Amino acid sequence: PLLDIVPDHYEDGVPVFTPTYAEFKDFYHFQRSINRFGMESGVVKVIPPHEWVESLGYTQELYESVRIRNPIVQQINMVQNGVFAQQNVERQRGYSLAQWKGLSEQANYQPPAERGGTRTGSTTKPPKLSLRDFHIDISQYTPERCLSLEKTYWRTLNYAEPMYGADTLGSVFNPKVSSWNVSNLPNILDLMDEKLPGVNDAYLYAGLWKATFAWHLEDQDLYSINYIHLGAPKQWYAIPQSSRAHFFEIMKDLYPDEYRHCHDFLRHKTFLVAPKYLEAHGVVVNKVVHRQGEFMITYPYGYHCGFNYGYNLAESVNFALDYWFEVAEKTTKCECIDDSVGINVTQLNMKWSW
Ligand code: AKG
Repeated sequence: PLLDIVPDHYEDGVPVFTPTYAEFKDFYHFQRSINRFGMESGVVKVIPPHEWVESLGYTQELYESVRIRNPIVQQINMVQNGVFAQQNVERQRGYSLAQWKGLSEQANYQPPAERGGTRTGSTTKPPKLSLRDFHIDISQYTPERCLSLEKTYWRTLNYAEPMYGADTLGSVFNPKVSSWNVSNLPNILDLMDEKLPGVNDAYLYAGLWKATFAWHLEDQDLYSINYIHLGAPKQWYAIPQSSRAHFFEIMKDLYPDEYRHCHDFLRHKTFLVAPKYLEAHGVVVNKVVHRQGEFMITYPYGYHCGFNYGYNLAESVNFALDYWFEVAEKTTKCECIDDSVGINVTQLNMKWSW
């Protein structure tokens, strides 16, 4: 029987769960218990219990193992007010997490200073950092500050070129973490014969101010889970089921050439439309600020997008529940990109049913 787990509260349409350790510890059971809420809202937030947070056991070696290879420079062009198209260009170099944090202290990679405040100056970092040095002061990201930065983001999105260390293979979870370890979930995708990077292998996301994830659904309409290990929050936007069809109609109208070229154009993750624009056209947009130490879960059919408020490090992977097989039979896939993800659903279902 499923546990009767209900949201603690809603934040702008997004269910927020604050489970006890007993409710939380079995990942699979918890996910099945809350599935109906997420299928409706598109995304949910889970604030893990303190027992789990206290068991994470981060080490300096784990942070030092992060290698951000060829981060993407995001060139964002305005199509019309509130409507943007993004082009990603790889920067051909690698960064350690310490170097990435150093970048966040440069003027073009940080938000404008608060009135009366000062920017963090660029400092020469000692070659070795301690565990604490990888962190930043997150108390600056009050709800009011986030609201003001959110407005700045949409107003100035196309003025600078944010950089994002997205899709970096790796994990900073201590291998000893046995529940909710994003890099080691009990996952029916593990029954697959091959590893698909970022699908059944975890990815790290090293963020900076304005680093953006455009509107998209997950490959093959899978679920995804995203945990912020350290640093600034992420702003998320998500479309509830009730507005999904309407949202897609609007996106089709805004990007007709792209739609004609590929009906799954939103899987390209390069189209950005401000929530204000969508709301003005009658689409419901849920929104939530995702903070250090919190999980976001995304659901099949739940379009989502967002951006990072500053330097941070998150870890994410796709997963599936048994309910996903019904979804997978109907899923469509972008056919215009060679390496777009393809999972052999029939083969997986056979193994699962065994
Ligand atoms: C996900 O985790 O599903 C996302 O789309 C967010 C990716 C990111 O943090 O950039």
